[in-house]
Amino acid sequence: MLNFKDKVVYQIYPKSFYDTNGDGWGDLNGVTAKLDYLKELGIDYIWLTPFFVSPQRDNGYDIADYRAVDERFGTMADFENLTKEAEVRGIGVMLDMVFNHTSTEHQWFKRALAGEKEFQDYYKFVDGEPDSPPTNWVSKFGGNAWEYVPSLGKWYLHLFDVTQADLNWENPKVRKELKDVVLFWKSKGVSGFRFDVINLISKPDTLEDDSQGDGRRFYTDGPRVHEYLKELVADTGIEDMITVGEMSSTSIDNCIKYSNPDEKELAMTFSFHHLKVDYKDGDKWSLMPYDKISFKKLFKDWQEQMTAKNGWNALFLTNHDQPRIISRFGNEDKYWKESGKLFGGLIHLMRGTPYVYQGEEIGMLNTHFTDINQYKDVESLNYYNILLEQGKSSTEALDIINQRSRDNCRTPMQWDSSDNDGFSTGNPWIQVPKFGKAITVESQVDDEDSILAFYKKLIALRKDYEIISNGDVSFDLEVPEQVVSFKRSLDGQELLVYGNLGEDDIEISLESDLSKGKLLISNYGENKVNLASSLILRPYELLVVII
Ligand code: TEU
Ligand code: CA
Repeated sequence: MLNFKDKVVYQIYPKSFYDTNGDGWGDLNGVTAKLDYLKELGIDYIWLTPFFVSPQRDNGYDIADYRAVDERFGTMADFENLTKEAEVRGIGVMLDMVFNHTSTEHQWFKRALAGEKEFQDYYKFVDGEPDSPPTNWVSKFGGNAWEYVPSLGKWYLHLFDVTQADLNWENPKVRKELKDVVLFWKSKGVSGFRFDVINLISKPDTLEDDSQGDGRRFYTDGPRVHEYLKELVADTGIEDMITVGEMSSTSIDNCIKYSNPDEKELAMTFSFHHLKVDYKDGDKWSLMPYDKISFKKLFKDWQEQMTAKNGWNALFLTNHDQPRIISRFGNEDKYWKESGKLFGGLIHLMRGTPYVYQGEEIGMLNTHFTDINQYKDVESLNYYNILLEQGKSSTEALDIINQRSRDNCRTPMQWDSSDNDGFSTGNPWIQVPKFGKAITVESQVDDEDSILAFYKKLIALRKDYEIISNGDVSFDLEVPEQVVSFKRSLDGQELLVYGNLGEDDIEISLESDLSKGKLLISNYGENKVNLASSLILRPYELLVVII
């Protein structure tokens, strides 16, 4: 097994990263053009979200051809050039494999619709009557998860959009096809893979209604998922590559199995419980301030329990499906810089592999769109209508979408002060938000006190201090609600991390005598911290001491 403990991954949403030909879409050449920027940041891998042929109903997570580059992103030659140029800079490329479903535009699905039995077996087709879906399961994007095809007299399962048909992994031919896709991209010299919602691939043999929920308990971490993953990894020979599985509504026990090297499944897992702490009653579309106690407790459980059984976490607070973290748990105005640095610091100092989502390193914010028509995401548009149907006013519904939409982090990367923030000379596929202050790479790149400079330091620290990449971890919950406190330890050394999630000064009592320690990094300026005094954390202050 290769070791990924001191590595950092940068996630790129190519459609919104950098557009080189002025058509308003970011492209693969745009990623190549910015490799020097990424090299300077210090990251080791880039994960590119899907750029394969797709009708883009779900921005590329609806794939119509796994082996071809969508021409809006460029060509296969562009991809090969990108991989080569990344390698020159010591950056590995990770690709996004969307294997739970295909687009209904995929050849397999089209042939299934045309009546070919062989291809109907590639999907979850079930005979039935038009008015009674096989189960009451709910699609993650809203509505029933089954769609009826009158010409076939059958329903097909789609856990996501109606144009994303779930594949039938129980069919060995499907598993073989998907392994071939991995081998195809592996032969192009990529370094690793991210597997989209990979814990949803194994569906139960008997289909039944869910009287308690939306059906997820039947197919999440399903009956044969570990077997399928082991087979995929063994037959494609990717056990030594960097791999990460996106695990929807999973459990710690399952993630230990997915990521413990002895199991030969994946290198690490993404889990999401810590990003549901502002969902009222677990409902993404019901707003509530985030629950700091649960937030800390979830990190404690996942960090400590994964460590105890040799699992490995992918660390993140944002990605292409989540709102921006400063807008969500921080303060966009008064403490923009402090909160941006605090959340970056917490993630980068934990045990696991940190992921930086494009724009996070400069403190980008949510969209603040004022009209629902500015949104593009299929989930946001579906739920806006569902919220109106539930009786919300258009203002209330827009407010919820503004806070929860996945488009919050899909707006173009803010490079500089030119038109469209330097993303494109054309008309961007989604609007560039306008804020009172310019949040751009250009405005931060030479500023030692910037969020960008802070991320560079965090990434470098992981490489300089083995205690960060490899140390043990334990969380202290016996602290005030707004305080996060955890400790890393290795060979008698200790790294103490304190964060203030709140906007008031807060005093904390300490077990360790910090005056013996050295301040490693702080978001209030290194010379403004007095380690000898009793400790008062200022708003969003992050304090990191090594003893
Ligand atoms: O997301 C899976 C997933 O379950 C979510 O994060 C999803 O966005 C959320 O449940 C909606 O509330 C992955 C991809 O990251 C996402 O972009 C895709 O839309 C989805 O799978 C389907 O491929
Ligand atoms: Ca373009």
